[in-house]
Amino acid sequence: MGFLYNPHVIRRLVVYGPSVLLLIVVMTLARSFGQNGPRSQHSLLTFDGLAHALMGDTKKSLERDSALALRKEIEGGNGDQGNPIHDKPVVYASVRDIPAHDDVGRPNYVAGQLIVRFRSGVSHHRQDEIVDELGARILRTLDAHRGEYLVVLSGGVSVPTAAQQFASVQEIDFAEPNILHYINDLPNDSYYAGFDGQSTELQRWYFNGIDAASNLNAEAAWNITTGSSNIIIAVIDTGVAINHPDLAANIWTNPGDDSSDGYTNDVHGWDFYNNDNDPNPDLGDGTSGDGDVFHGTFVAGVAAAVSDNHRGVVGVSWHSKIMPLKVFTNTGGAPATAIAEAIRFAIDHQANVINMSFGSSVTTRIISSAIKEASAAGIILVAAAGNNNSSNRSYPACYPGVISVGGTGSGSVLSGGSAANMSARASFSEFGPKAVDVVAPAVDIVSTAILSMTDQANGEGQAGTYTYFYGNGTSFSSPLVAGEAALLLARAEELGLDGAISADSIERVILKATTPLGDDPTTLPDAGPNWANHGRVDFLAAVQQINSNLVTAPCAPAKVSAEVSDTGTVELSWTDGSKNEQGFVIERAEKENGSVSSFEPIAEVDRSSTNFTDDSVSSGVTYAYRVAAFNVAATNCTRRAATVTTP
Ligand SMILES: [Ca+2]
Ligand SMILES: [Ca+2]
Ligand SMILES: [Ca+2]
Ligand SMILES: [Ca+2]
Repeated sequence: MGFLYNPHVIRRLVVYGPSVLLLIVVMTLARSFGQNGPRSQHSLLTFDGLAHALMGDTKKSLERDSALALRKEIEGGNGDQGNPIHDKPVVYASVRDIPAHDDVGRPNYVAGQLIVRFRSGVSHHRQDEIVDELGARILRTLDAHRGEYLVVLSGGVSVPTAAQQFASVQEIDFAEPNILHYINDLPNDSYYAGFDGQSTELQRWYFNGIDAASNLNAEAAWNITTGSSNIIIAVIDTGVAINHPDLAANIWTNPGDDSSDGYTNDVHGWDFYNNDNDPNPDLGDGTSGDGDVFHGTFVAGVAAAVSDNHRGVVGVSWHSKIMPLKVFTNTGGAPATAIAEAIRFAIDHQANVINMSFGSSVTTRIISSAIKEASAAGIILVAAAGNNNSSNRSYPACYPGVISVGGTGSGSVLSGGSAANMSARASFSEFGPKAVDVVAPAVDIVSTAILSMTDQANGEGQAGTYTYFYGNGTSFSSPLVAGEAALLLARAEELGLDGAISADSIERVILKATTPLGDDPTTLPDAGPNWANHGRVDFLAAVQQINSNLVTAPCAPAKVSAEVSDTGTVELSWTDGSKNEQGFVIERAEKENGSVSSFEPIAEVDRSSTNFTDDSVSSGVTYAYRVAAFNVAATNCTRRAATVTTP
């Protein structure tokens, strides 16, 4: 197969002809991908230049609905003791110790804002009074039930000073700056790195390795499963080009949009940065760099591009749905508030996996709370370890419950780097047991992209054009692992075990199914051959570990209540106490003169249910009900019971 060799002509994966609107990509995957994989394909792709433009953004007020307000704070442990992913220590920095700017001069927090959480039992009136006394005002209610607010400080007060003033008030649980998080990729020139190599394996080198030491074993894993459209990966990022032809079919559609959740017409996700329903990236203004426009589109494609479709790139999980949650604009940082809201959106809309390819050196309670809730809801969280060539912790990667992904690959893989270089630590990757849980390739990753206004100003094509880029960064290792998690959940579903294997067990499989790292000659402390807690992920080994041995019996509902409704039916409700049930079974008995007849099953409901209406009751009878969680392993024996007497 001929390929694009001339470095002076071909700078990118996509070649723009003089008419600009016709883009031609010739992609050749020279070797067979196995039974289900794309075989020796060539694709001649053409795209319309301006097929997509951003919709007019509208502002709306954000009110948390009752479902959000009632979400319980998960106190104490999350039941995952002994899982290193959940045992990470978090030390919250004193506000005094948070510098106003990071090492490269970017602001560490939003100026003039604080996130405040009141202790429970403080009235709204008293909350207002306290904020007022401190010379601030409430800008936004984050969660009224938990007393969480975003407040604006009066002019001239520094954020650290105000945070200390707020924190010293007895009724306030915490007050913290609205920390800005930054994307973990390399500067512009790196993601636009030219196709100057001789390889015809643009992606295959990292999916299937050029030697055993660098092998993700994707092709053999794909022979077992290629993913499921029931598995949802939330991509918290700069937005996703939802009409990109190599993404569109895999973009999540909200099955039950209603506006009572504060998100109106959130059909394909949400833009938490601009507070609108269009999660496509902002294309920039052509003057301020616009370096982040492509980022979320790229990350989404790494995890779950439309695959085996004779077009563009393959994603790790071919059929998963991508839920685009935009928290960044084209340039600059994403505030903690937007990130926490996006995580909570993912929980409320039943995402299975969350990818977070960004970070900050600063911990925040608002994000760590949201992550704790997501873990408790059974979501697998994956984040980039960071690109600072250090052993420092980056957050969210290092919060408990998040898999932190470092990167391999040094030198330009596509221009013929050696196998040793493929499996070595990427020169920029974070390292060490505190910072990195597992690793995946991070150099010369190929994925879906969109052109920015700066690209247009540089004569590279019309802004908004769908295209493909190369990228370097742990930003792109993270979605390889998020995609792996989606493959494992799909495999569980295929085996009839969906829901029965906890997220905790899936995380353990990801950590365990790893290859030891190759020799890293670095002499820095915590670097060297064991520069990550666990080794390089191996998709095949992980998929093979998904089986019924991972299923454990579910826990009983925390409580069950039964009431007679106005229409004479019995309304049962319960509190879900299990993370791995496939549904609930409802049993009923009659109670007379102190003795209870035998319990008979009367219904089974799915695992998202927490109530049931029994409309087959007679009047004047005392009924006893039991509700048990079940999965393929067992019906839980510690059922919870309630009795009720019909009128
Ligand atoms: Ca909605
Ligand atoms: Ca938008
Ligand atoms: Ca494709
Ligand atoms: Ca449950």
